[in-house]
Parts: sequence; C-alpha cells; structure tokens
Amino acid sequence: MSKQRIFSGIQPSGNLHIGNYLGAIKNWVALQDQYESIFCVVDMHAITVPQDPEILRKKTIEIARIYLAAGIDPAQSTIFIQSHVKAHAELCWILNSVTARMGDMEKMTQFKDKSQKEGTERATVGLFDYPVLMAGDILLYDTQTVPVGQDQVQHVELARTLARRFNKRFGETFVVPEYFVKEEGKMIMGLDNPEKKMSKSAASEYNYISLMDNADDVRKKIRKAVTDSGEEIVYRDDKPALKNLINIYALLANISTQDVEKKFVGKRYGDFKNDLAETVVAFLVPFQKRMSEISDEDVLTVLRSGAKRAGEIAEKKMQEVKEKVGFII
Ligand code: AQP
Repeated sequence: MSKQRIFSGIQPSGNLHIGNYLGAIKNWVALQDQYESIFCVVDMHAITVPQDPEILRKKTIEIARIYLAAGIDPAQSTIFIQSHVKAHAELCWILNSVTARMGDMEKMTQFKDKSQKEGTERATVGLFDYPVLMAGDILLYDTQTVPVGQDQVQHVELARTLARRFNKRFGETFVVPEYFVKEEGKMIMGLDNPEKKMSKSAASEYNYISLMDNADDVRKKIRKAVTDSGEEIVYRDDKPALKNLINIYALLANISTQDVEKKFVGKRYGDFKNDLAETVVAFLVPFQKRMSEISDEDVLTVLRSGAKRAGEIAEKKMQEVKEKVGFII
C-alpha cells in the first residue's frame, strides 16, 4: 500500500522561532518516514503583509536551509518554494470563485488578529484571502494530513469545507484533509506574554527565541522571560508562564513534563531558567552549525528538484479541476 501524504509550509517572514520548530518542523521530521511528505516555503503567503524584496529572497533560502538542518531529508521528502508552482495561484482563484464564501472568510481569526495591527481598511485582500490560498496548497496534492500548530487548525478546517463543497458540486475531486496537531508543542507562548502565542512578527524580540539567536541572547531572553508567582517548578494551568517554559524544556530535552517537574523538585525558578537556557543552547549550537554547512547552491538544487516534482503532481490535479469547472484544456 502506498504511503499517505502530508503537506505543510512556513512563511519566509521574520525570524523562525522555537515555536515554529516545536509546533511544526520537529513533527515533520518525525513523520517523514511514515508519510510521503511535501514541505513548502510559502512565499506567496508572506507577501500578504509588506516584505522587503531582498530580505524575502534571503529568508526564503533560509527557511529551506532550516528544513534541511532540522533533518528533513530531500531524498525522501519534497521541499519547494510555493511561487515556483503556479498551480497554487490558479487553484486559489478557482476556489475563491466557486467555493469560498464571504461568510466562511469573515470567521477567520488570524485575519482579525493580523489586520488589527494596521486596521482592516488598510489590510490587503491577499491577507483576507490567505486561508483560501492555504486550502489550495493543501488540496493540490491530495493531502491526507496537514501537520500544523494549533493556530492553523481553523485554516485546515476551511480547506476541509472547500474540498467537500467542491466535491459535492463537481464530483469527487479533492481529498478532504485531516490536521495533525501534537499536544505538547501545539502552541508555544510568548516569553514576554504567556497569554499569546510566540510569534515571528511580535513587536519585542523578548517574545521569542529565534533559531538564529546566539547563546548570550538565549540566556538573556530566558532570564527576562516572565514567570508566575510562587517558588515551585510545577506544570499547572494556573501558572501559564512556567507551563510554557516547562513545555519548551521537555520538548527540547525529549523528556516528559512530569520528568521536568521531578528534576526540579526543591529548586528555584532561577535554577530552572539557567538549566533551560543551557538546554536551548545545546539544541541551537549544533543546529546552527548544520545550517552553516549547507550552501545556497545546495539549497537551490533541492528547491529546483522539489519544484519539478511538486509541479508534476499539482499540474495533474489542476487539469482535473479545470476540466470540472468548465475550462477548455
Ligand atoms: N507559537 C507557536 N507554537 C507552535 N506552533 C507555532 N506555529 C507558529 N507559531 C507557533 C506553527 O508554525 C508553522 C508556520 O507558521 P507560519 O509561518 O505559516 O505562520 P504563523 O502560523 O502565522 O506563525 P508565526 O510564527 O506566528 O508568524 P507570524 O508572526 O508571521 O504570524 C505553522 O504550522 C504554525 O501553526
């Protein structure tokens, strides 16, 4: 029996942080043996908010390099840049026109959050339409499972709705995808505010630990991270800041949160934070070394062959879709 397929992607906007790694990339690496995997650098999503063109190009390569350094194996998994496969834009337009409804779109919380920054009036139509483009990304590849962090679940739900609606109207065309969210890393919270997710576009750099941070930055950021009242190192909902730090510790050390609690019985926040900082550094140093060993040329070679393979799958699906909606092929 052939393997089931997974698809996921990350925007080349801002600095990738350990939330992106723990909520998404770490799971992709673990899943790639079991699934036929397609991982995308979603540059078309990134331009829904302003980007400097030169920085966007650099970040696009950087994200692909991060995938490789994290352990995505290009011999096994397809890695490509979204804008290299024009079918993403084509399917987005068709879904926009025949399946997506304003009523669906107005429920999308990410648009509400992101458009708040500059006001809805100034938000781009692309930002509003982001979830339909994402639905297209997923549906083009007959994706069975989409591994994402919790914040993207609503968008995968929309992809499910659009697939069902299209299938109902035009006959069986799209696989209705499931999402895969791993409980432990599903939402890493901001170090400066445990009520909101860690985010690349956060105003303060003390919100996140970037995958590019050096050891001193990591130590400084963890020292400054907000903590809850009390002394004990306990994993509890009424201590959201501590719970978040314990989660990060457990995921990077590959131990359970209970084991973290046990390890720090009788210790203080300061001891825990020092140890956490060294755990993060012990992860980042070899990770960054692996990144530095992968040249731009190596990355581009992987991306070109990934685009070829992804393009073939996507093109086939587009022929079927175009035929169904009444285009002349
Ligand atoms: N804090 C998080 N904890 C766990 N997972 C997270 N993800 C994002 N933040 C966290 C997951 O990372 C993947 C890539 O996200 P994206 O680049 O497509 O955009 P996003 O979800 O909007 O992520 P960011 O980092 O917060 O970016 P900005 O600030 O640009 O919005 C997704 O699987 C996401 O769930």
